[in-house]
Amino acid sequence: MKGKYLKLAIALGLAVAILLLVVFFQTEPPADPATTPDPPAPPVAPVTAPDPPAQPAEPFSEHFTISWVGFQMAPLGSDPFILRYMEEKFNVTFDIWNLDWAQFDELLNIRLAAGEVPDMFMSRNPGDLPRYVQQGILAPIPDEYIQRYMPLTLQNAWTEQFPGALDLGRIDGDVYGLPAMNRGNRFRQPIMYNGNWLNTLGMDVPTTIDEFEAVIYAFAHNDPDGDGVNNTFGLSQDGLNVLWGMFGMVPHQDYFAERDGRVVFMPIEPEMREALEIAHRWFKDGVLDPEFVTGENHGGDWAISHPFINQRIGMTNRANFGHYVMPGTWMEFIDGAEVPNNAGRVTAEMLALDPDALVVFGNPLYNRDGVQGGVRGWNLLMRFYSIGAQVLDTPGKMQRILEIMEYTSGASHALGDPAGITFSRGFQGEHWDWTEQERGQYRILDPHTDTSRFEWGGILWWVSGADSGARSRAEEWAESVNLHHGGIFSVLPQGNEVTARYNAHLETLRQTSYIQFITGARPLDEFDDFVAEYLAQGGQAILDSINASR
Ligand SMILES: [Ca+2]
Repeated sequence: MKGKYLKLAIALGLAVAILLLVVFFQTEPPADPATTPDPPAPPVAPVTAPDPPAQPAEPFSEHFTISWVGFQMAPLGSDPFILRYMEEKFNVTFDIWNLDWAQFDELLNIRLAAGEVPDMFMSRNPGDLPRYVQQGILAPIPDEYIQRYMPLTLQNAWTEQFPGALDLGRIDGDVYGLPAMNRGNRFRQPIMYNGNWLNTLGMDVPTTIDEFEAVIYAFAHNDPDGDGVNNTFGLSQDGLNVLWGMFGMVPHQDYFAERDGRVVFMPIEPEMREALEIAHRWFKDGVLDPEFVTGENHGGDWAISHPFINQRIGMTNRANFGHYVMPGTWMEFIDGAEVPNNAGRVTAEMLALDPDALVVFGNPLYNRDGVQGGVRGWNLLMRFYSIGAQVLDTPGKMQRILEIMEYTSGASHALGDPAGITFSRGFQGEHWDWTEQERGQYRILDPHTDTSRFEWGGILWWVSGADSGARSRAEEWAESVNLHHGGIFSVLPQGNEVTARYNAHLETLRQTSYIQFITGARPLDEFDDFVAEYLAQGGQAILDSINASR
């Protein structure tokens, strides 16, 4: 692959037709001799092109019927005009399965078991991919095809935005799943402090472990709410993530790190003993809320930390920044006017309790050795999109599917339609229109919900992880406070059959043991015994299966 040419094209804005054509013709031909003459890539136009796309230089001459199972939360309606538009554009007929989203996995598996395999299908749970490969129902997707038919997605999403992402769907050397990567999840869990408490105490948002300790001890002992009563704590269960993260750890059963070429469990790494000793001290000193054992969410909206919004604790690390942002943090641009953003869902609840409440954001802490830690990042890999093995029987069909996937991946905003929104939302000016085009912001003109989008046939949309370059003002703000830095991710974003067997038990064992170590019910001298138990009760079986398959 002529990667440098692709890079150049990307650098020039994904929009320069001549360069892309150069790339196209310099790409190595697919190795498959059964391949029919290849249709050219869809036409390329600048993102801002006001005119409708030009016709392809050569139309897609051969017609295919493609069965398609994708992200679809409602069945097609009586007039799926967006789907018809895409059928005409790519000279295909879609056979849409309309699987009930609430029973998606069950319904798909029933039909797979009966030997019915869709030509293009989505694994909602990426962990299912190895099983499908084992069952022989997936076609390997040649790297040459991906390079040739999905060059923008490959370069933008799986090389620049998420390097190596394509390898997530690779089994025994072949790609069986095109990865759907969540760009929203590149923002790690946010770290929040009670801004009024910091102001009252005359302290800044902490950046190092020593500053952090000074702050949480003051939150617990110096009456930050000024009511003369000793009724506050520094942090609770979620806030401990910042401590674990300072050691580079997310101690959950599905977080793995790589050490000396081998995969290891984060919850039983030696750093965790050191971290647990600190947590135990915070507990003993009345800084860690003794209610940490039951967690910070007491029901209702999962994003809420109840002790934080009730101002019992002074910091937390939970949910997404959008849940905890203060009103007026950035300006939105709606219907031609700038308006302040609304309070986040959780901040709104907190402001209802205390109209003067103030939430401020911090960053992962620097350890005493000067290394900055992180906090848990959300899973970047969401789903896989695969191609049924039977597609190999029809020359040219896999190529067409990949071209459609390229067009709808989000990397193809330069490929003709107004920012590619047509394939999911309908026609500009009729169904939607820009509010801030350079930020990719638009509004819906019709009475239009996500459900009607699916009814109209806007179901080919998927999220490859591509970056169109447009930034919402919310994203711009999040990047300005470094929420896209410091996420800790597992080296294995998907489990296997063995992890599925032991996960629940190991997580219970881990939680119980950590609580005992933190409260002092069990001395930390026994940390090595805990590690041995963890390995004996499934941990070793998991590590052996994972390391054997790498
Ligand atoms: Ca108090």
